[in-house]
Amino acid sequence: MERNTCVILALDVTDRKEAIRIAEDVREFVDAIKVGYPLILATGLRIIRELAEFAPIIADFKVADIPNTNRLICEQVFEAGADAVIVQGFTGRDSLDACIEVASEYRKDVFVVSEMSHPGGAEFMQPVAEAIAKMAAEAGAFGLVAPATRPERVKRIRKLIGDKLTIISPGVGAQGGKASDVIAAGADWVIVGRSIYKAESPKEAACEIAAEIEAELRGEN
Ligand code: O7M
Repeated sequence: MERNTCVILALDVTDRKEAIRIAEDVREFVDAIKVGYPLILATGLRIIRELAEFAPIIADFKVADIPNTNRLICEQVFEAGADAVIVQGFTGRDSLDACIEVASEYRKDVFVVSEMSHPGGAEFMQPVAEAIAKMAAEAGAFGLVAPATRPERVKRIRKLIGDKLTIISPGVGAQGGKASDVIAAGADWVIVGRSIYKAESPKEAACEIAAEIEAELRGEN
């Protein structure tokens, strides 16, 4: 995945035409589009290929099963045209290895959730987040998902993993996180949903977030 704007759109709409319209509108300001259960359950798996015309697609299934089931899920995801899959780390190393093996067969990427962005994410996941991050680095994942709502946690995780993994960070805007803060903390990309797809102009909203990040990276903030 190429890093240009450092913005990933979380396209959590449930209407096919709306999804395509928004993807087309924002394409120059996003590096990837994350699709998950809401859109795929509403429209079917083939939406992945339709949206792949506009940007690389990250399939957010938060895969969390035994190795064999994980393998079967990842095969379906990559056959459908996704460039990356998001998996949970708490199921353990063998489950993660199964996803990474399939991804490498398809030459695709795996992102591992280490800690979630909502308040409940601090309850059970935060205490094990650093162990999950270390495991993901050892297993050869491409990246981690870490919370934009807690930039200090992103900073801590970045320190722990160094440059071994990329970090994608949800929780900007609607959940209270600020794009420039989480990029300054060490994230490579922010994941933004409602602040873009619910905006009057998704294109302008995405452009503004990309500009804020660019200013941060140039040291202007
Ligand atoms: O910007 P939002 O809040 O409208 O959307 C955020 C998106 O990121 C939405 O698709 C969530 O499901 C997802 N997300 C989180 O908000 N928090 C997390 O901790 C993890 C994810 C995620 O993408 O997990 C892979």
